[in-house]
Parts: sequence; C-alpha cells; structure tokens
Amino acid sequence: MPKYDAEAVRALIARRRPGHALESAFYTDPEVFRADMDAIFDQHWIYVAVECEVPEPGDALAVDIGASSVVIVRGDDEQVRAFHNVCRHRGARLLPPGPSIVGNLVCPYHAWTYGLDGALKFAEHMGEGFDPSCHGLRPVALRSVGGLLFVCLADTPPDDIDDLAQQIEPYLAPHDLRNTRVAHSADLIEYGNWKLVMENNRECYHCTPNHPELTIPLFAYGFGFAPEELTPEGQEQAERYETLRNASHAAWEAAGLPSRLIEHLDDRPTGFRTERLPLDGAGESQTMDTMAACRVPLGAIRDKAVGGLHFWTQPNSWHHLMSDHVVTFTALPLDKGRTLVRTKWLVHKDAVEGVDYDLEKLIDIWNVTNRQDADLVEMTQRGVADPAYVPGPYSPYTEGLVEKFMLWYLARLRAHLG
Ligand code: 3BY
Ligand code: FES
Ligand code: FE
Repeated sequence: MPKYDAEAVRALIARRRPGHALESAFYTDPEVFRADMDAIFDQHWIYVAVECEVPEPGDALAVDIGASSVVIVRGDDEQVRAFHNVCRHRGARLLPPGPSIVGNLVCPYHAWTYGLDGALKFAEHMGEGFDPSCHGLRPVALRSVGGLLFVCLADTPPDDIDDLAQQIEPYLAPHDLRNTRVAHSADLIEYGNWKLVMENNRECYHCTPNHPELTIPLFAYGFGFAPEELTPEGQEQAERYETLRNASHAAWEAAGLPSRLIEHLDDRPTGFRTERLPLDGAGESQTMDTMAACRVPLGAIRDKAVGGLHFWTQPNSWHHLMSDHVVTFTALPLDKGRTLVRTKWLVHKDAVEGVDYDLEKLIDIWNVTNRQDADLVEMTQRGVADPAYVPGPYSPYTEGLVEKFMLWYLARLRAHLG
C-alpha cells in the first residue's frame, strides 16, 4: 500500500511558483506530511543530540523522529552508536524518550538483553534453532560532527556529510563541544508545520518587529536588507554592521577562529551554512544584556567578544556558538500541524550553576525568542489553512535564505519521488 499519493505531491511541486511561499496543501495535507517524512526525514542527516549527552559507557539517549525512535548509546569501547529503538522480539520500545543509564539494553517486555554494541546477548526460552546473531539491534547511521550528533535513517545515507564535517569542524573546534554539558534543555511544541518553523528560522525579516530582545538591530543586518530602502539612520547602521563584520572576521580569523561565510544550502543533500556574526552592544554573547552568561570559557577561547557562530543544516537544525555557551536547536515534526522544537544550552563541563552562571540569564533570551517564534508559526499555520490563502512572494533581500530552504526541500522531494 503506498504511504501517500506520489503523483499528487509531484503535481503540487510542479505548480510551485518560484520565489513564493508554498500552497496550503504543503502545510496542511497529511499526504504531504507523509511524503516529507519519507523523502526528507527518513533520508537525510538529522541533528539529534550532542556527544556530551552520552559522556560515559552506558549513557544512552532515545530520540523520536516521526514514527521512528533511535537509541544513541556509548559502548564500553567508548564508541557512540545508534540503533533503532525497536526490540527484535516483538517490537517493544527498549528505552523511553530521553536519557537513560544502562549496563545492557534490556527490553522491558520479555527481557531480551542486548549489549551496548547492539548484539543480542540473552533471550530465554527461544529453543535450539534460534540464532541470537541474527537478532541484534538494527543499526542506524550516526555521525559526530565536532560533537554534534547526526543520525540518518536511510540504508545509504548521503555521503556529503564527510565534506560537511571537514568544512565545519574547524569552525566548531574552538568551542570544544566535547567538553561541554547540557545546562538546560527545553521542548516547545509549535503549532505549525515543520516547514513553517524552518522558513521562520531562515530569515530575520520578522526580527525587528518581533524580537526586541534579540540584540537587534545589528544582528538583523546579517540576514539581508534592501539597500535602497534604508533611511539615513538605517544606512548608517547597515554600514556600521558591514564594517564591524569585516573587521571582526579579519580579527577572529587571525586569532584562529574561522568566521567567514560558507554556504551550501541548496546545492547538496546535506545542505548547510555557517558564519560567525558580531553581536550588538558589548557583543560578548547572546544574552539579554549581550554580556557572557558563563564565567568559564569554552575550549581555548579567551576573548569573550567572538560573536555568535551560526551553523545551520538542512532540513531542521540551527546552532549558535559563543565564547561562553552554545545553543543548539532541532525541529522535529510531530504531525502536519505540530513541530517539536528542542533547544539545548551547553556550558563548559566544569561550570557550576549558581557559581559560574545564572541559569535564568543563560536561557532567557532564547526562551523568550522561541516563544515569540512559536506564536508567529502558529498564526501562520492558521492563515495558510484558510481557504482565502494565496502564496505570497518572498523578499529578494530578506528572504533569500527561505527560498534556498524551499529549493533544497523541493529538489530533495522531487529526487526521492522520481
Ligand atoms: O540565526 C538564526 O538562527 C536565525 C536567523 C535570524 C533569526 N534566526 C534565529
Ligand atoms: Fe522485547 Fe519481547 S518485545 S523481549
Ligand atoms: Fe525569530
């Protein structure tokens, strides 16, 4: 039985007007949602966790991606591996979502017991002809990119992850993600299709009217504007931003912090983008007052004013790395109209809450901003579901990266549907 009507989805893709938002069905139709899960989330590298969440052998983490669930676990040999969270007996989930500490992976149902390498070690009462070696956990492709863990549910994952890792690891390395710890994690359900979450994330057109806290206005200039429409003050600010960006890139690169833009958003299966951007004000960190929130610096970084390193991946992740903390985001579709946005705040592994950082100060800005974005996504979901909705044009200045997200998405969907 086909999971969805591929012909209907192909027709929708063919009708799409370039440079425009998608028609309603892309955000509201359960068939398109199933096509998205099949063609996008089951085929591509999905950012799910940070390596520091499984620091010791036996540390495990279960993450749901649509109908699938993946167990990430560090083995006795220190290797981090991923398996389908599905028992090879009668299919029970082995671990609940979230972190666990395990000696073996023991199914709660009939106690089939798997080693941390996935091999089935014990299964009682299965008789003579039963071969445990044919009943190990099914592996899932896993890749750590500088400490960020990506999984791919496909049998043959896109191999451009190697090139991505090679390009991005020098950018991530100074922040030493492997020696961090999750200070806080927040799950926010946004009442909108996952693509609305991503479209919203890929522009800062909405930042000035909606995110007063987000070290605006300078930050927003990093994501595009129409030069001819700027007021004299706007022009002055834009120039200030450009000067600051160029000077910062030069200084940071000289200090061993790769900073310049790399953009491969729509020309490969594992699309990504990175750039280190200066922050407004004193420019130390992404906090309400732009000052570092944590006293213990990350990695070898000693200059606090190293801006925010933005790292985005298609289809669903974005990350901000500062001198004192890191914020990682992943958007995981729940159904056609709901998306889980999971945010994690990382600090140096030795930083002590209440001594080296104040948790509120650390998480405030992105908690507030996420809430604002969730409201924007929800109001858009309602609007695109209205029979009166007609897809409107993207701004060529401020929404160029939204269009790149769409071009990537449509090309991947087309490639999968054939
Ligand atoms: O950098 C980001 O993650 C994007 C771009 C601007 C707003 N947004 C949060
Ligand atoms: Fe796991 Fe039976 S379903 S042991
Ligand atoms: Fe936003």
